Amino acid sequence: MSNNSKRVAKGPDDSAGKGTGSSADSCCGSMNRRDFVMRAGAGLAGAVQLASSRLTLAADPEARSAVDHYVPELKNLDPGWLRKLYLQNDRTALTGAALDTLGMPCGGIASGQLYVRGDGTLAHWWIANDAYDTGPGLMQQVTTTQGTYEQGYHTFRPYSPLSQGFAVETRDADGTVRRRRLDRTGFDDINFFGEYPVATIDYNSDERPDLPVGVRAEVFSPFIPLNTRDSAIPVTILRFSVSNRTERPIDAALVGWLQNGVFRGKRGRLQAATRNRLSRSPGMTTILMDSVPMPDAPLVKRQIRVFEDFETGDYADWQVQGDAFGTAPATGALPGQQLPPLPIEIDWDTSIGDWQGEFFANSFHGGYEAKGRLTSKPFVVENRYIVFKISGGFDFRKTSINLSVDGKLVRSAGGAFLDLKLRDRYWDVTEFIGKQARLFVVDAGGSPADFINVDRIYFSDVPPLDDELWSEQHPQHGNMALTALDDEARAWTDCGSVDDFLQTLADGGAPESHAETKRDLSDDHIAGLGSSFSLSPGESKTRTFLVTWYFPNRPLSNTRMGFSSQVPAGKRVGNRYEVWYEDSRDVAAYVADNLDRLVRETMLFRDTYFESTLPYWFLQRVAMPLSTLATETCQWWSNGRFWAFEGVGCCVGTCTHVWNYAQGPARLFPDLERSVREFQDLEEGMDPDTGAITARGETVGSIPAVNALDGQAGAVLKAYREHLI
Ligand SMILES: [Ca+2]
Ligand SMILES: [Ca+2]
Repeated sequence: MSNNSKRVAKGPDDSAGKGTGSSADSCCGSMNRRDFVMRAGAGLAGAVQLASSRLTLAADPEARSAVDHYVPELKNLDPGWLRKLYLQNDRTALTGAALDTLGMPCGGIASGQLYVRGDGTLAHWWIANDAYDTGPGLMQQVTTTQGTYEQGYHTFRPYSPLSQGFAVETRDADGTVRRRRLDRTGFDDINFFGEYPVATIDYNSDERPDLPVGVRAEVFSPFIPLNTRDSAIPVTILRFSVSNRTERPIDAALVGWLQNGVFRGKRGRLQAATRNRLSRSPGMTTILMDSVPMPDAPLVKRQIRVFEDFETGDYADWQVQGDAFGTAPATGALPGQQLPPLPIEIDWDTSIGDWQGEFFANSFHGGYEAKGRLTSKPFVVENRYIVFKISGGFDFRKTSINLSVDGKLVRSAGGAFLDLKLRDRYWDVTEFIGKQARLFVVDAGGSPADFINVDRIYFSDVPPLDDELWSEQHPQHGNMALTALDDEARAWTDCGSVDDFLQTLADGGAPESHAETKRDLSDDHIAGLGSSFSLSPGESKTRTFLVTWYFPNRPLSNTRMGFSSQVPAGKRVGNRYEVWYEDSRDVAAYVADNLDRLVRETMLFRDTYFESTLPYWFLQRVAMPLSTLATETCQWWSNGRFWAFEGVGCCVGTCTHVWNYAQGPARLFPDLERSVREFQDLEEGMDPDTGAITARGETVGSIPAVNALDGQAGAVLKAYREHLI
């Protein structure tokens, strides 16, 4: 694009992200959303840039029309680029570095969240009602029962707390065994086609081309418009096609493994064991993963190793760069240190507080404009968790505490939104135990909210959470299952470490088989399944595996604005799928019984949609928002009510004016939209005396029950739309 078009694209109406807000309702009070977002933090910088870009436009005669219209008549777009927009069937794969940061939802709609990554592995396991918000996009992070992780409007590798994957193995007649993990460690040339609802992944290797078979994976959940029930199954289907590329017969196997993730976020704080049980029935082999109470099991002692509390009153153990952190830790707020004043009256306390002892690290020496960095001494990670107190700017790309392992940045955390109390946050760093690490605290920002406060950093094997009793009513209570649609599959309920497991198989051995195994909740408990088959020259065979889950106890997530709340206190609303299934094995049995139809109808939708004469890029972009239905943005409660956050988290209650923009669900799954009209707009949210419809459903706490004119008007139009449909 030309410079001119770039400049104009920064017009005022684009400056607040989605630019949805002309309503009296807002995410946080009775002010305009755009004003709120812009003034409440990072937006301040945006406002300054915006003002200067408008001045630039006014001073540039060629762009003068933009001042009046914001979109100039002559946009000077590159003709080649324009032509490309109209190309049909320009089907392109994502490859290389793009694979690291891409993710596509692959679970049933409104039934928890699971993503497939670029290399075919699974991530973002928010299947157990364990992410209570996805945070407003500004925040870049989300607090879950597994710790603090990235999200929002930037790129990052989707996180997986669980060990999971597949490998392909071939055995020649002469006994030569070749084994590759179906991920980037096993293949250096992977092609990913993200055509929602189906991800297609081709595994190739330039560096090791000697694998005698080709492998293609299709990863998806059934997605069948006008059949909401069969599109909301808590399942991810993984179909692998393996083809013999040689002139000789080949024995092959697909091996999958999955870690029991039940109550994983409660490790050390809940007296329980994970349990894996093997079962076989015609056509399927399943390992059901759940938990059992272990009232006599000792809780992990809450031993902590304080790494730094700054109580020496100096930075002796830190390398200090820049001015922001001063020459010594602070003993309180520094002169002028506060959040930029908000243009609305709110009752939040935004003063600095709750540091530990006398001293804490504070980057406001020299005001918000100062920048700097504290770097710790190197240390070896020995415990599962790193815990720290933190407050300050919430954009961790500017102000943050960070962990590098073996010289590579692996974790970052910023402050919380509009909250300067130093709160305990933590990272699960189990995967880095035994490795060299450093912590560094960074202030790279010079805008008014750009400062960071850090205190009491400690290492522990338990998260900073309360002890809880095992209970069938717990939100994270439930089960998950790994199934091979092969009743002769080899199965191991406990295969130890994945590396050892795969090596043992390659050597012709196998771990001991059990019908049932238990492990202390704090241990990794990984189950494996292997499906073997032979391939004639040129022959292809498909093997199907299922990952299913069943965590029925969804609580209502409506505390505060819907974010920063680690444990929701809301009533149980449940997940819709509990009405249809007994457990995750039952889910797998339903999918197995109906597999041909579910796959056929899903592929029919995919093919019908993507074989349109419209340009491929356009089809992809229109389909992408639909995948939001399969994220934790959306919920479908036991009683049949659809309920959702606004978008990337903020805010709760299926907000009327924001969901005005969603047209896909009404046409593809009309019963979901109809439920919002029936449960919310025309029932709970309606004032029978005036007909006013509140902007949010099921809200308590600090969310004001206000009306939004555009939401009200939209509710009328949506009711009419549902009538027509
Ligand atoms: Ca301290
Ligand atoms: Ca600063």
